[in-house]
Amino acid sequence: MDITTPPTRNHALLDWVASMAKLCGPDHIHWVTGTDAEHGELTAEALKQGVIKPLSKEKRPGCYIAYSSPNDVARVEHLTFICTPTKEEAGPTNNWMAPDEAYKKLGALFEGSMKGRTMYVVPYVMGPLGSPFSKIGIELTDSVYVVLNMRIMTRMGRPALDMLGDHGEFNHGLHSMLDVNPDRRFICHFPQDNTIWSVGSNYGGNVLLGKKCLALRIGSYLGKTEGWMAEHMLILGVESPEGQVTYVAAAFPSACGKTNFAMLIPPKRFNGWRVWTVGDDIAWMRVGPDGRLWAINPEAGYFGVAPGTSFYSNATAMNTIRKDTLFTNVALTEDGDVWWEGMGTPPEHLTDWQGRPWVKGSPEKAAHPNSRFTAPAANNANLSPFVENPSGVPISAIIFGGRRATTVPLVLQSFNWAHGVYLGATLGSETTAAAVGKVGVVRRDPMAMLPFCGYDMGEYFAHWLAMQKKLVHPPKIFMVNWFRQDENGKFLWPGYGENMRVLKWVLDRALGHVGAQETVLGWVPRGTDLDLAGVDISEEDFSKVMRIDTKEWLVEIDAQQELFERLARTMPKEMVLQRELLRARLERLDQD
Ligand code: GTP
Ligand code: SPV
Ligand code: MN
Repeated sequence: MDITTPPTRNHALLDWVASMAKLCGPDHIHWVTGTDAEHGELTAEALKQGVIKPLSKEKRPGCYIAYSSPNDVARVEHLTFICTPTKEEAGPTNNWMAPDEAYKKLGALFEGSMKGRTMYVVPYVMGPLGSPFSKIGIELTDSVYVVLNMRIMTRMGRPALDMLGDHGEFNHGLHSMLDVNPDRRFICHFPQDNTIWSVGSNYGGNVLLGKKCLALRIGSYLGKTEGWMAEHMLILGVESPEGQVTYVAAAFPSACGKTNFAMLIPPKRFNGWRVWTVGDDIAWMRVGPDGRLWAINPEAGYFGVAPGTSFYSNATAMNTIRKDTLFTNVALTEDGDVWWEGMGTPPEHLTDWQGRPWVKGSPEKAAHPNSRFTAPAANNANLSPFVENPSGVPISAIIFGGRRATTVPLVLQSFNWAHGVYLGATLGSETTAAAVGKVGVVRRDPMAMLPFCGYDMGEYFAHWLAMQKKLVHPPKIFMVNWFRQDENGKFLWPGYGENMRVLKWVLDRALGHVGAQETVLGWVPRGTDLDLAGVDISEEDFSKVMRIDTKEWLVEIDAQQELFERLARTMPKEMVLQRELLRARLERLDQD
């Protein structure tokens, strides 16, 4: 076995790497340092293996394109497991495997899996370097594609080992692609051991272990134990023309608009306003000494959905991905550029994401619906100057939002914290291409965390409720829906930049600048509170997008039954009562 010099004397780390290497049997062990020179070598290696292809140096400098196996294009929730000592700890919404069984089953798959291959030792930090809230992980992987992605998504290499020192705690991640076979694919989390084992995939959320596996599944477990919160939330700052910046965190399920909202460019009407991106997918939040909720973004890059990204919808992202970006499963133009559905007029000829020729007008999609870009946050022209702040940014409002064609109005504010927790807990959303399975089915996705909570979801709601005790200045909680449709299936609300209108009302409410009207569901904007000057929406459509229909909501309340039954053992009584109160209010209205 050929080994690069381990740049550490941390014995726990050296011993663990040695024992995993013994299990997997790689030909080489490469300790990743994160230098530019090393990046050049890794890129050359990936090119040699045919894992990535270069894009046009003029159009996309430093950019590459990668294609995954067509059977490996999204997260696999049915193959994702929480391996706690008891099934109860994982809760009814997670797949569970006993830790012994999981180690044995995956251990057999890992055995000799890296023969003829290189095991990369990838040290990384989630969160600003040196922040007491950051977490260190080591991912052992046989995929050079994973290393190239981890370099963009995390603070990778030497600085992570320096922060770890000789004794520090770290997450133990082990990944092997095997033969990328869905029959031998498992993503297993061992919260008690701070360990993640992933086999048989090479797709983002399954294999970039710092992201969903550590920052959310293990993170939520640590958050519960240590008294903080790990959430599937973007973080943004809104700067007023007077220079006051207010921070907002928002949880929307996968492929439901976090990246777009985090990079919002205000419309002309909001001259002088500016939105700063802190994060686009994950927030770690704790109560500060001032009794406010403070959030950091543990990531260093964006693993964003490509389709739908255009200069119209998200110019910030389009400029961010101009250079040093890795594209996965998008279409390729004849002149070495990328293309996907929703970017604009397609060229006459493309190579589709499976390497096949594609002609304009073809009914097949040229890019996979869950094709992605991996881009450094540093490329973002609207990156918040406070992303590296060790204690994060103070959050004034939390927004929950799903993808709902019917029922849910454009915006409303909860009556209070517990009611806001209820709104988040019962969030419904149509499934998307971000996970394998049927697309467009409404399912409950509490706080957008259904696939990412590392323990019992009822206990998770209890943790949310308990946070209130520590919060002297709790953020105000809101619900939004950008995706309501008319009878013909057309989106009623123009969305994207125009979401600034809604965001402005959220700020006005959070800062106590404006009144509101009470409804059975929560507080909504009064007549002119929401600034609609210059928006392309008729009065009739606006009333449709804001409509709260009693009959639809009685159906919605019934649709929550399944979640409440499933979580009956641990569902906090307050959640049950919130639901009954809403039902009573709706029934009273229905009788009038
Ligand atoms: P993950 O990375 O999977 O967590 O997704 P995300 O929540 O960051 O979603 P993203 O912002 O990438 O948006 C997903 C899809 O929704 C894209 O195709 C967007 O174009 C589309 N989208 C985002 N915002 C809006 C909006 O306001 N209105 C409409 N109609 N579509 C939107
Ligand atoms: C999501 O699915 O919510 C994502 C992409 O952000 S993945 O990294 O695959 O989880
Ligand atoms: Mn996500």
